[in-house]
Amino acid sequence: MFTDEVEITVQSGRGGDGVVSFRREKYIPKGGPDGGDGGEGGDIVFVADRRLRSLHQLKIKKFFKAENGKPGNKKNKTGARGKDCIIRVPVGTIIRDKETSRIIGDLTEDGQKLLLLRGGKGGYGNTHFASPVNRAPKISKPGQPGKNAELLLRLKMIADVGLVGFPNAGKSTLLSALTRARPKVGNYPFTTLYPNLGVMEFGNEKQVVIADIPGIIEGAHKGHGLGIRFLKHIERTNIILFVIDLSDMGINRNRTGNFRKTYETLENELVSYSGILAEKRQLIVGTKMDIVDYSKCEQFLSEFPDFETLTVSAATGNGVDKLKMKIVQLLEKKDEGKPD
Ligand SMILES: Nc1nc2c(ncn2[C@@H]2O[C@H](COP(=O)(O)OP(=O)(O)OP(=O)(O)O)[C@@H](O)[C@H]2O)c(=O)[nH]1
Ligand SMILES: [Mg+2]
Repeated sequence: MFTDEVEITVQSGRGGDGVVSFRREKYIPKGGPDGGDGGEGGDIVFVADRRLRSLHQLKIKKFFKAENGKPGNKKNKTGARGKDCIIRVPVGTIIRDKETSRIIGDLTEDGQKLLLLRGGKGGYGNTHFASPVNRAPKISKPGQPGKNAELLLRLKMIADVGLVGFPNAGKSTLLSALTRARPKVGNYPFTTLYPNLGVMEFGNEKQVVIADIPGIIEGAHKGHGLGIRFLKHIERTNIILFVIDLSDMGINRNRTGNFRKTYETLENELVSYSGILAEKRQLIVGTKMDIVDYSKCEQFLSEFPDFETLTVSAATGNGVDKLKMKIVQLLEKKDEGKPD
């Protein structure tokens, strides 16, 4: 199951109580105080983990509590610290206060940690209260309580490239040609029901994260098809890669045949969703070139004289290496602004 929004409650651990105790040693009738402090309560800590793709596990559990600190011991021993509660979330998780919507944290990198709530401090044992006038204090302090928070977690995936296209255009097949990801592929619209991520390797060092999202249709911003609820997952990409079916045998067979119109329809949906998407660098890829005449490829290229374009076949791999190179080049000059 894919979940990209979830509400949870977290609670840090209570501090352990300090204790009252006195030394009891042979031949020393009245030993001094030796009650240790309570241990600290455990913290609530978030950690981003790139192996995770969804917030679904958190939706099942909903309540997360760190361990309480243990009480102090005799012989001035501090109680054991409560265990932290480590909450693992996918990279790209934004943590907000549920009531105010204030952003508390945004975990954008693998391994990034956020200490959200500290556990309560342990209470003092009676050793702390000894003084010249009171050598045998019988007081100690309770541990401080833990803290609570109600949180709203929202996942906005982090990827370099986002694949956008009509249903059945060939986005998922292209993702599997570019990366080791193996998303479901099917010859029908809306095979992909939730976003997939893949990592494209280039050379020895370069790694590019690519997001494949469910197909978009005209009127998606009004809720048609699967709507636009997954577009947030490409908001943080650098490049939007439009995937256009050169054979146009998808659900848009009758209307298109004009690739430019396909692009404009998609672009319009993105812009209706958010101005952020309109600002991104774009790359327009015609796919399935293995099943069309070369004239179709020429037509495609001629319809976008003013864009970065490429034709490929994700099925045979034709053009895929060139596409990888193009993606890397575009990422390298991403700061120079978007071509018009
Ligand atoms: N011949 C050929 N078929 C392809 C190519 N790429 C994709 N297909 C086929 O096109 C159909 C749709 O492919 P998908 O990758 O599932 O398309 P999608 O855009 O992810 O579709 P949705 O997830 O439904 O939006 C499948 O039958 C694929 O096998 C290609 O390069 N050549
Ligand atoms: Mg798909």
